[in-house]
Amino acid sequence: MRYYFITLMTVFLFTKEINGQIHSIIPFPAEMELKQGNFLFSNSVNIVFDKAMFINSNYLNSYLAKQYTVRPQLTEEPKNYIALRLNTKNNKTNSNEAYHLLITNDSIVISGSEAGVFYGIQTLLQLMPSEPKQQFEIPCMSIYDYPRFDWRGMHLDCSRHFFSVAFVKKYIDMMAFYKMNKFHWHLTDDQGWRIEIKQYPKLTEIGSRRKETIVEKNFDPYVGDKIPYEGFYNQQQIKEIVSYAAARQVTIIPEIEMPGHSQAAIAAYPELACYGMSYNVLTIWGVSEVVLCPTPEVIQFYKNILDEVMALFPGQYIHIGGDEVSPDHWKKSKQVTDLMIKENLKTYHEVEAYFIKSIELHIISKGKKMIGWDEILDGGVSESATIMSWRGVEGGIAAAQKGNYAVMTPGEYCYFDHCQSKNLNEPICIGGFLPIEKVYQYEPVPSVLSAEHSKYILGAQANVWTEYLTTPEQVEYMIFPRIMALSEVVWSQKSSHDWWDFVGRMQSHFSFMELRKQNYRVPEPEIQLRLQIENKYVVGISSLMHSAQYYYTTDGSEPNTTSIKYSEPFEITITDSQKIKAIAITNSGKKSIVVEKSK
Ligand code: TNX
Repeated sequence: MRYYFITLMTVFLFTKEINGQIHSIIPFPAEMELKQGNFLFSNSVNIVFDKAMFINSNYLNSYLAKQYTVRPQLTEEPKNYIALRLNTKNNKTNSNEAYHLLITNDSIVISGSEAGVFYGIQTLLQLMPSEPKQQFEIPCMSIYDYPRFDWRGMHLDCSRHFFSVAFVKKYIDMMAFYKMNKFHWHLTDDQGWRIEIKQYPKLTEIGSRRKETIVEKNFDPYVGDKIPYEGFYNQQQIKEIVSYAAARQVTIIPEIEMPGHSQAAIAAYPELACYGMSYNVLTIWGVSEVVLCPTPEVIQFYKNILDEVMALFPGQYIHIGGDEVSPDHWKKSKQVTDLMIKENLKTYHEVEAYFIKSIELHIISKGKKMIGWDEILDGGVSESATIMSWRGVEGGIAAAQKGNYAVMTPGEYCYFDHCQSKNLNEPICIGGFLPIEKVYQYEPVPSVLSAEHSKYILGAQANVWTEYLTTPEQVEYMIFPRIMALSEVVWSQKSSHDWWDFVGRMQSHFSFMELRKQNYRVPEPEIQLRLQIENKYVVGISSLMHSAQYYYTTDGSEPNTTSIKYSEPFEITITDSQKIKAIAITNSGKKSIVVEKSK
């Protein structure tokens, strides 16, 4: 309880102010210096740009028009201007993503590589007001900024539930605003194949459709919703998304799952399994025993699939899944037994490794790199494979110590499908407990690694599995505000991490989310009780969102806007059975979950 009163104070003390305004850049920049004066944004602003900055200039121009109805001129005549300049010489770090942002009374100059300038633009956008205005000032300053990690990832599972092209683009925009640069697109799984493959049309004709979906967590007895579910991206749409992402400095890492989590493909082509039975696209979640058979024909089939995938995605990395492979079918298969004898494979992990290594050789032959979930370490992996550590950090540690690159996505800190509170009112989530504070605490480089081995940690990523997320609003609820904490973990220097300073900066981002029409989780209020004498308590209510209003009840009823509005700590006598319930409501009317406290 004492904690509450201290923390409020700390927020106040640590909130940074610039010329009377709160600076709210997330992730926190590497170096910044505030200067006297302001730059005035209005319709008389010009955007001056190098040829190499054509895409960035258009991006900035349309953002200003859309969000602020400020319509700068694209011109070569510098007066009251924003200049985007290609300049990679003045770079104090090795990062290709560094930028300088210099704001003076009559100009804003952003310089760096194309990526750097893009990030400079994101910083500039965060210095703008979070409500639409046609004219506004931003304070003069100089920023030199660069990321701590190269891999700043967000994943989205579009197999369990399908998300439209428009939402995928919005997801990429949301990432870019926080300088996240790797979009791990989970495109296939047991419950749906979502990418058009021209050589194998049944993958989408059959594999993208399931009969129905399990209702919430009704596994036993099973209850289905009786609503057919389908969706996939055709290759044209994929190209459109790839180029949309590229203009936002986001590289897409497509994931084609193998040899497990492949039942949708097997439903379309049953010969991919060890027995040619007929299978359905799964309607429940979990680990299926139906997996790909590691025969030369199946491996060739997947190489053919990957050829189309690699042609669509210009990024270096191809994700081949590799997680949660059940050996049940392999144990019963003569083909697998024969393969084990022929190739001298002693365990089923080695059978998986045989499959994965054959696929990796093919990926490498096309000039690309393979990345897979940490299970691919179990049966032995090549030196060139990159490991995504999700079953804790051990996979990442083992990989780095062997000299394999690793991306850290441990469930405990990085699973954004996990619940944001332990409260029973929390909307459906898969389980686990990952509040934003915990994301902020995450340190991607495990302390056991030497400096030499630490170099193999490429960065970190949040995973958004969508078993229980059926709509864009639900996905947004899971990523906001947690993505902000992660962006600071992967971009900002470790020395600048400061939770209360972050909370202070986060405040205007709630308004940015309103401006950008994004859903978010309204942080729930915390009810603090301080015992005075006997049954007398002082009650304080606070939350991580300072502009929210709190309403409470003391009679057990559900609080809403007609309940008592909280303004300051108050005294109350509380009986043993009495509950205080509170809710936070934003100025836009968005509600938090209801919390309760008894003595
Ligand atoms: C494990 S993380 C999985 C996914 C599930 C997720 C749910 C990983 C590599 N595999 O298939 O969706 O747990 O949190």
